[in-house]
Amino acid sequence: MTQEHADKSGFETRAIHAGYEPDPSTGAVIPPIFATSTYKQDGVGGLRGGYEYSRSANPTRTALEGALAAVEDGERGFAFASGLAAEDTLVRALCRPGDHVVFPDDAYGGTHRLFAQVEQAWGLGLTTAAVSDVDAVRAAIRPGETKLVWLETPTNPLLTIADIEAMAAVAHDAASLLVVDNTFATPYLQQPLTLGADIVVHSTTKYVGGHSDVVGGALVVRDHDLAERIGFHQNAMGAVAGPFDCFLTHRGLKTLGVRMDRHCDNAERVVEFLTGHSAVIDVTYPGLPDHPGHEIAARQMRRYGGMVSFRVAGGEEQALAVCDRTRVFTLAESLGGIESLIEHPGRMTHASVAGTELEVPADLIRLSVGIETVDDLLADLDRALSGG
Ligand code: P1T
Repeated sequence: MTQEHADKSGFETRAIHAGYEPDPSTGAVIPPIFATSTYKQDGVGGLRGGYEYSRSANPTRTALEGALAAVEDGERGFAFASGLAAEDTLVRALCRPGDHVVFPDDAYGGTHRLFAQVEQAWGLGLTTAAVSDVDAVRAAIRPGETKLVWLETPTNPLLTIADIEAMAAVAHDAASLLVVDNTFATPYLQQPLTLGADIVVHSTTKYVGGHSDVVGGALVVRDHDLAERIGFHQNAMGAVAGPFDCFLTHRGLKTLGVRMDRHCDNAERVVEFLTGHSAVIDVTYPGLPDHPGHEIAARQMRRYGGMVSFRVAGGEEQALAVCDRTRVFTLAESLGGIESLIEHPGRMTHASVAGTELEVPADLIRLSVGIETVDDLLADLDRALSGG
């Protein structure tokens, strides 16, 4: 599909067609897995299609990167070996020792660990602020030093909502760039670049890949100069996604829209069920009218996603027991796959933030609601909450 055609198409058409034209030599409808590290040159410097060495570029990756850019309404996409590899490349492309980043007080534990235990050791300053609070983020910015304002929305695991448009204005006032980790929302539900963000980050391991069979990450930008800087660092640092991983991620991306609609349908039913349950004390979902970020979410998201967090009346002990008792929900880290997962953030995905401002409640359970038959999911939760 030509770039011009792709720009005018709907989301699902872009997800399926953008980034790739059927292979001219064979007509292959799906991008082949180019399992090659290097490319024959027609005389020194005579590259065919610009391909020289697969760290720099590989056709399977090019197709995925084109599709990622198209679905996020960006100019260029970049595929990495993991979400954290994408984040590290971004930080080192845009920040230098002595620079400063405003970071969420609620975020994926591994992203916080990267900033607090790796990037800070290289001289990066870090201030945490609540992503729901525009004034707090403004106050955390150090004019002249803050290079990035980093957001997740919804956050992991507390599903806090940030106002992307307002945060973009705050960041740009201070000549900082706004980074939005769009992993939980996905480009189907929310497109941060169209709301003023400068860079979108993904753990494509999650909904974009969608089948829990591949680890990957992505960056998408609109600005040409930013794209050049990231492209340089992607090649210079080398944490690229391999061709097999790109193939799986791209295959997942093609069905993102239909999967997300079912994830949202099922999550809404799970939320309704949990809200009425006597063992549950607090259900967090941005689609609930009493969620503090509901109005902003309604403005900037198409629907509210497949992630649900809740607290149980019986404290940590009960939370651990519920995680242990489900049979359809699998007890595992990660999220965004077709299968439902349950986890205890305090002991699992967010264990590394214990003792920091990002520490999560001990009675919190996080669900990644999959696309199984919803009645089976409700029966499973009912049994686990009732101690069966
Ligand atoms: O795991 P990796 O592909 O490196 O992505 C890191 C990452 C980045 N951003 C968000 C919002 C994430 O949720 C993650 C990874 N999260 C989990 C593994 C988890 O279970 O929450």
